[in-house]
Amino acid sequence: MHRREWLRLAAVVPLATEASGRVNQNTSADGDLIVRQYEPRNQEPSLSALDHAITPTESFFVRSHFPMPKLDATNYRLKVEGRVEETLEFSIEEIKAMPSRTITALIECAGNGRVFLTPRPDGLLWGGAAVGVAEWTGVALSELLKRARVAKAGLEVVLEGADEGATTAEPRTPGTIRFARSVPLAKAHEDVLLAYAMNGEALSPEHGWPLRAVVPGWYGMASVKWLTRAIVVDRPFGGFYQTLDYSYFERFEGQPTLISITEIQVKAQIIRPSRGEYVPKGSEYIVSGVAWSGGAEIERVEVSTDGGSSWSNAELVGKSSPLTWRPWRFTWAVKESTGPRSLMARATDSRGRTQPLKRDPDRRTYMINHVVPVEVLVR
Ligand SMILES: Nc1nc2c(c(=O)[nH]1)N[C@H]1C(S)=C(S)[C@@H](COP(=O)(O)O)O[C@H]1N2
Ligand SMILES: [Mo]
Repeated sequence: MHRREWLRLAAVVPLATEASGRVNQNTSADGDLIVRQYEPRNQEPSLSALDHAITPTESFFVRSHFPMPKLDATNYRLKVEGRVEETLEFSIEEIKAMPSRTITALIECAGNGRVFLTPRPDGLLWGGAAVGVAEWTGVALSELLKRARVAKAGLEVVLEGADEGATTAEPRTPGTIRFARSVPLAKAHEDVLLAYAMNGEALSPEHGWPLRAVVPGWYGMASVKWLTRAIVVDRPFGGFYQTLDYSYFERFEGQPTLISITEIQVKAQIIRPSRGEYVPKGSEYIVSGVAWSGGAEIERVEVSTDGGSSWSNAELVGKSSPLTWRPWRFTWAVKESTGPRSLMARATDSRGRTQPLKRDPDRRTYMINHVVPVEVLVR
């Protein structure tokens, strides 16, 4: 990068406090939401919002394919139907009267980090903050399935939202459709939550009021908002957002085969320093961030301050959980000569999966977890 470009960047990034030696006062407020699309509403916070055990609701990213549906508490019903012995309908009051559970779970959009793909892909260009952790309160989907009694032929549960619309760009929806995704019955019984509260308050309209699914460990598209139908089906669901959208290629016998996106891939996100930040030469700089993996714990985070030539272990902080992120930090003794430096972080999970250094094009524009450097300027 040329010096002039660095100067231009410097005008928009906060200066490090060189005297304290501690560096990095990240000045952007958590509530600053970057609007990626105004209508339907799609927004993400700045990366500094990821620096909490629980993401404040007002800085939790929003991903919506269609305009927000108009629902009202009195007429709202969740219908459980399809391959069940008894079709059931629940009002929100009936759902709230059932045994409740609260879980802390992370949701990441499958397109998070898309802005780092080259060439520039179609789709919303998320930075790195289309991810958040919240406390979700609701009823287990298994509780409702138990009451409706799943028929023997049941295979998956299709979760349908009340929001609807049609896409105008390819791939086009077959006219107006509702947002829907499925989960296999085993997953539905295991840990899918139907949440009516987020961080101790009623769900906000943009996060799916009055009821949404939370599918722990899976990318966000499975956590259907404004949930109005749970349909037990006897064959793999082939819906638009299950096949044409939110799918990637896996190789079978040399054949690229489309597979529905499910599990969140292991990933470390650097929060500090931010891109383009000044790092004082001679300081002890705390590089920090969070790391997560769908349904697995974070075993190790490594940091490179020399563009990937050498790697050192970062310190994992806080508690470990397979459903949320793990904070980490690394003390960088900045002995390098002045000039641009490339920082990298990569995580390994308890299943032994490590973030790749290269992007796999078979993943289309989803599951973006290859290592993306953060360039800073030592001076
Ligand atoms: N009904 C409905 N549910 C939905 C969506 C949607 O557009 N409609 N978007 C999905 C996607 S792609 C993601 S990443 C998450 C985002 O949840 P959030 O907006 O609460 O962050 O919601 C999912 N659930
Ligand atoms: Mo998403």
